[in-house]
Amino acid sequence: MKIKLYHYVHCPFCIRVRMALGFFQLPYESIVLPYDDEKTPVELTGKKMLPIAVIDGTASNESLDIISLLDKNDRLKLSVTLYNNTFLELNALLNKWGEQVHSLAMPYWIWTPEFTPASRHYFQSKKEIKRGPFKDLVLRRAFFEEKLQNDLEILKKELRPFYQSDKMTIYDILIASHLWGLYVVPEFQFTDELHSYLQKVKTLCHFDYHKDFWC
Ligand SMILES: N[C@@H](CCC(=O)N[C@@H](CS)C(=O)NCC(=O)O)C(=O)O
Repeated sequence: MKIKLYHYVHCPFCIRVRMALGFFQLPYESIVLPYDDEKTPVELTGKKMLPIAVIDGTASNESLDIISLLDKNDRLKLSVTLYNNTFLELNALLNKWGEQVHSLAMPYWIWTPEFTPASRHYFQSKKEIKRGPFKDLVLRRAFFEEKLQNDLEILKKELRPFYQSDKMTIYDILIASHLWGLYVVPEFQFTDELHSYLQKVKTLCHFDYHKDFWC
């Protein structure tokens, strides 16, 4: 299988696919696109949305569809985990956590080496329409952090040591990829328990968040 992955380093949906590729130990060509590149994704799939995986010449987007195509032996148990009640409940939690995660992390993501002045401006202008000025998000940081830490309490109760399971499944990839971006927020700390859970997922997925900046 020849795999090319077009992705944004900060994007949780793209991280899902990178984690799955690492878990399956599948080599791939990594192409980090600038956020303001509209042409490449539109030419590949007709819309400006990443991740896009080109597998043996065929392009697809939608992170979960891509992972399903890659998981030939059902190692992440997608056949029994996707779109059932647990999945839907977890998805609702991810959306809830995402509100705080994005408000905390977006103002910092744009200062990582992923962004050029032009792509930073594109990202910030687009995201500020929904969230308001990044400057204000940073000023309200304590509020977002407190809310998120409270909301994450529910996650701790479900870890055995993986999400409702003693083995890692796609659920853990969904959770880890949605929370990973917080590692770039200065001085943000997960609780010891959550940090150690996320690091377990990272190890199993051979995941290296910022490696692509340096190769
Ligand atoms: N349902 C899609 C969601 C992917 C998605 O929302 N990607 C965002 C980046 S996090 C995107 O490409 N946005 C393009 C834009 O807003 O310009 C998936 O699971 O792959």
